[in-house]
Amino acid sequence: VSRHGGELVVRALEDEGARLVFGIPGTHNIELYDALERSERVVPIVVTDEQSAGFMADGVSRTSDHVGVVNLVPGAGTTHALSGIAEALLDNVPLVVLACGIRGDSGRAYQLHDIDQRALLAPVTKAVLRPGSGAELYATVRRAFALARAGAPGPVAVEVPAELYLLAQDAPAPSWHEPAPPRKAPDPADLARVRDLLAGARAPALYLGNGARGGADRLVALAERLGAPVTTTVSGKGVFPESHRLWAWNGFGPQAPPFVRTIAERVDVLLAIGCRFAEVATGSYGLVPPRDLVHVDIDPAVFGKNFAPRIAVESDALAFVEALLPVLPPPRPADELAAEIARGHAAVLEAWRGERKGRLVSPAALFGGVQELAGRDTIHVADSGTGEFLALEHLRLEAPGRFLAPVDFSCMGYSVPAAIGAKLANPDRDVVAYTGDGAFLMTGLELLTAAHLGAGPVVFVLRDEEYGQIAQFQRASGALSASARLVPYSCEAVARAAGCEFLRLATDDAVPGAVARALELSRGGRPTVVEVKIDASSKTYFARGALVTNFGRLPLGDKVRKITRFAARAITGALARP
Ligand SMILES: Cc1ncc(C[n+]2csc(CCOP(=O)(O)OP(=O)(O)O)c2C)c(N)n1
Ligand SMILES: [Mg+2]
Repeated sequence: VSRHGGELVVRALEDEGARLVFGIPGTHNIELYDALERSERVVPIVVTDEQSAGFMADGVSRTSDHVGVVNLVPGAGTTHALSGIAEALLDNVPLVVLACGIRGDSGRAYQLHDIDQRALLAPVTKAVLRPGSGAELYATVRRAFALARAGAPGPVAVEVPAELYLLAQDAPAPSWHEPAPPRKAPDPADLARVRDLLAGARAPALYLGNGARGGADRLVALAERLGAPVTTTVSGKGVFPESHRLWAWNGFGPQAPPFVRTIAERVDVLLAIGCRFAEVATGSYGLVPPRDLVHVDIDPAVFGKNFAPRIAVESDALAFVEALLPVLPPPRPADELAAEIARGHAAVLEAWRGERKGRLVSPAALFGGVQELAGRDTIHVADSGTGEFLALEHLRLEAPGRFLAPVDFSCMGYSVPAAIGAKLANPDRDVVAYTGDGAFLMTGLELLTAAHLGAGPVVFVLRDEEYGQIAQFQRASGALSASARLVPYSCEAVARAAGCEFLRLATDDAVPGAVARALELSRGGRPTVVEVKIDASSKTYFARGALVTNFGRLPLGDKVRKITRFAARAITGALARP
């Protein structure tokens, strides 16, 4: 039967429950857009730049049950979108990338947009699929969704040769039958070893990654049963409710406050679930697990990469927890530990209160104000920069999918488009982005799309007029830092040009008023940019820890060289000052 490729693809998207497709049309996929515009269930969102398309689709996937879809013209669309695809790969976010291909049937060379895009996509995706004919098109797109969700999630690309869109295809009625693979449960022998190790532990602890998301009730039961303190990775923020008495911090080791380090030093068995000890989460590998490490993950490739586990268990995270709970010994008392954690959190709050200077906006006032005024289900979106770690440390979140950040690829420019994607997928929830004033220059213009669609996140632009995170590290090592100065620009002019509301926030006292007004405008569908004169003078626990860890690892000669340079520049700097 003769069918059009555009219809077959749209039918596959509809059957997968996909709702939002991000991209820019080109000559090659006109027929696909024709079919998309006729769909009643799938909405094509035309973006200003395909870089945003990748991040927007990521925002959809991280905050809903739908897999975000990116729709690209050959070559040029793909190169622009690579940043978002790579971020999704390293952060385990399912995405489907419809990368249109050039014509494969014309026999012509030097076609428009012709580069080897499959070679570009291969290292940033779980797989690159390519249907050989119209008859394979529908099933190939369905398979891409299944692969994107399977195991450790990630992006999957489908290259659709342009002729499949352009020319009528001989294709059977769309059908696809591949049962979802069963949830992988732990091997009983592994489970017994883990139980024995935990039964003999003096001070067990939990370390949870994003792979453990979606099972808060069982994770809470596990923590209570073990009487164990709970820490998470950066991506795992929210997988364990952060108001729970046993939740300690997002990480431990040098990157954590003193009370967390004290608790972690006692830990003899660490149960790490759905994580992989990557550089960011471990503060440059300063977080070192004890020798008795139990590492549970769906992807056996992560075991032993950075820290050798005593026991590695290949299993779905929650299937493991469900199997372990019934075989554990009776609960251990944890009142003392809970009290220690409560005192620790109180001390952290006290330290932050001491950082308020009465001028500029302190992070504690900004994040505290947002948490007080925004809805419980608020989605917080951070960008690569100081804001990511400020948000990580200051926010207390109760569920996963509420802290979106570019973690392991750490790509600047993530937050504005990801927030727009999250808002489109969750129009009834507050969505708030914390964007550095450098990152804002990369993708802030995408707010034009948000204004046009009436999907208005609040975007706090953290204004320090520099690439602050880099400047912080430069200054700490006495390196020259002119390269971290930002070109001067008017945040207001950019916001207004993008069709946004604009507010200024310069003191702690003004936080409640400005946050309330921004949320009100946003709830009315208006994207709202708030320029925040942020006081970035105090380092996060994370930054301090990473600095100490990285410095500690330098060879002696380099340590001496850095200290000498730091001292020399501090003295000449002091002399140069009037
Ligand atoms: C695409 C990209 N380019 C460069 C970097 C390196 N980098 C990481 S944080 C940072 C500074 C971010 O500056 P800004 O957005 O102003 O946030 P701030 O740290 O000042 O709050 C830079 C340049 C990056 N992570 N991603
Ligand atoms: Mg900045």
